[in-house]
Amino acid sequence: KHSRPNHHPYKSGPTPQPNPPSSQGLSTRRELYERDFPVYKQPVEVGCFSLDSKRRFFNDSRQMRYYVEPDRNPNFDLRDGYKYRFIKRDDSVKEKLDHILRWILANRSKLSSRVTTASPCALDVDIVTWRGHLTKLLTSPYETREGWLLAVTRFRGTLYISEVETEAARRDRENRTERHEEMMYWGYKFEQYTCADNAQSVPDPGGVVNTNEAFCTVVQTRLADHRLLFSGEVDCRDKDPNAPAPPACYIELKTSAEICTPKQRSNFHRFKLLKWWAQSFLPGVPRVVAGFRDHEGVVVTVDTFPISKMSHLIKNEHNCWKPTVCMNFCCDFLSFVKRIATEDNPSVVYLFSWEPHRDVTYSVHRDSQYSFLPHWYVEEMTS
Ligand code: 0WD
Ligand code: CA
Repeated sequence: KHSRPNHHPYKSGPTPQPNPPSSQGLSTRRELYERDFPVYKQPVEVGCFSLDSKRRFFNDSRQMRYYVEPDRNPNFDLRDGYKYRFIKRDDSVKEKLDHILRWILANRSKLSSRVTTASPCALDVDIVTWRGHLTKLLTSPYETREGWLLAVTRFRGTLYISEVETEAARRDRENRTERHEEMMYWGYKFEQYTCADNAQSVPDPGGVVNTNEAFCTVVQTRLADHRLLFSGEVDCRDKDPNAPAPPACYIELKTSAEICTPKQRSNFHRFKLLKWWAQSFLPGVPRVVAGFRDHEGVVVTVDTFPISKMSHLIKNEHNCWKPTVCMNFCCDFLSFVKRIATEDNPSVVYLFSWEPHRDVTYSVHRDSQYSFLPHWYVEEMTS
């Protein structure tokens, strides 16, 4: 029955059979996705880029940071510097896929097949998107609160997938409490306590936290017959020069409420570890370093979670999440998208929409507010 334990990542399983789509949409019911783990090739970093304090794009690793292991009980005060040493990115500005598209234009030679008369400069990938959008797909079979909207455009044979903010998400963003705003800062402050700007230096907790700055990896991989190119923000890397090559040297940093009761532990395993696993498994980031903080925002314990051990940690939980369900749903969704989004046209958007306890549905939009491929990209790719 168990042809392959699902904790062996990045290996090929037997050819999976996708679920037959229902007449209208695609189901997210877990039972439908409990089959062998699909082929998910070891993700390969094909490039990276950086966004500076003004959100300007650079085709290099200038924003890379280096992990400095903290004390196991560090008592970091995450409230320090809020709000006077904090510059917050304007999250009402929707950048869509723009940074990834800039990276593609700057690195076309790494991606394009040889120019032929049949297909001049087509990218050798099926899907271009953000890692965060794929994370949402992976966790959908277990998500009971937040739905999503994903805009899809087929252009020169490649499917571009870009998120559209839902009405509910916009309301939540516009109505965040002061407490919530401050707690969003805590995660970035933890990064400042644990990351240095180069392999020789130490963190500077007295500096300014600026959330415009980012270092992003661009990885290529394959999920069953879907060739993927996606980018994800990386917090830091192992500073040992002998550490393995990216993405294996990367480290994801998280903060989470301190766990005091069995109920809290169970919720942490069932909900938080799922999101942590999905986010880091996709680009092949091997570990998460978590700072557990109390209600006053003081980090009381730091713990490392290897991604490959997360699915064992949860096995004692009743009715818990399964990596194979996440990956098979994502795979079937991408097949569904390929079947639906057939018109190759940069101004056509297929809008896929999902709410918990519903099927995935879609609508088609021409020259609408949803079009997201910029003219500069379409023109340069066409010439
Ligand atoms: O405009 C949009 N609709 C989006 C833009 C949605 C999602 C992401 N982005 C862009 C931004 O340019 C950002 O630099 O994505 C980049 C990060 O992409 P990702 O890695 O695919 O996103 P995700 O995996 O959801 O988040 C990774 C980290 C987060 O860390 P935690 O530990 O909280 O998961 O990126 C940050 C955050 O630190 N982050 C964002 N940064 C800028 N804009 C955003 C965002 N919208 N979402 C998460
Ligand atoms: Ca993080």
